[in-house]
Amino acid sequence: MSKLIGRSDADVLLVIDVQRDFCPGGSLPVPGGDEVAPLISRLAQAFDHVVMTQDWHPPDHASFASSHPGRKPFEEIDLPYGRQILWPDHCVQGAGGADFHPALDIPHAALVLRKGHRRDIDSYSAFFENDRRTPTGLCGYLRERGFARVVLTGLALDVCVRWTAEDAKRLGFSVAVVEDACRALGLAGSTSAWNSFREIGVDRFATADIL
Ligand code: VGL
Ligand code: ZN
Repeated sequence: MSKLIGRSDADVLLVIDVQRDFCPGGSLPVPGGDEVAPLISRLAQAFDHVVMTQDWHPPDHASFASSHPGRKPFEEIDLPYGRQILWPDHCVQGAGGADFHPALDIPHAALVLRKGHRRDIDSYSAFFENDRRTPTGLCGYLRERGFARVVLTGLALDVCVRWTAEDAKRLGFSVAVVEDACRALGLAGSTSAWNSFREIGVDRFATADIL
């Protein structure tokens, strides 16, 4: 496997949601989420092109259990666009929990894409909102920049990284996920994510394959 993938103008590193609320001490912590921040920062130095995403919800967002009286976090409900897991309030626009983890240090990232900013709809994938139809604009950006391969890192492997990887593949990009630069919310979820990746042809990398 090439050690030089990041130095290609065809490759972009996509860093998904490495934010305080998804790390231990945050409101929706992913176990070990903080561990990926220094690793991704080092990995990013090997890439000329980096895009970061930021989960970015209004305070009364439809994905928050607190927006649905009587509902509790991790219950599921039907919203007009489909089933939605209800989450604890997290990554509220402008609040400290929405900040990137302080150990994430990628000054050369060219784009920070915010998602989940519409009150009535969640967005796990960096490409489409959860109605699976409303584009975020990221596909247009990546295509116009001429990238062929998306290399994925970040949080959470079984939610936003998975949905982003599957959409990227469907949109025609070559896709790789860097296993040690991701953490999952739940273990069962991470097994089914890797099974899905194998089936659809998403490559599985380790940081050591790149650095
Ligand atoms: C995420 C749940 C809710 C994620 C975002 O970044 O994986 N998960 N919002
Ligand atoms: Zn969210």
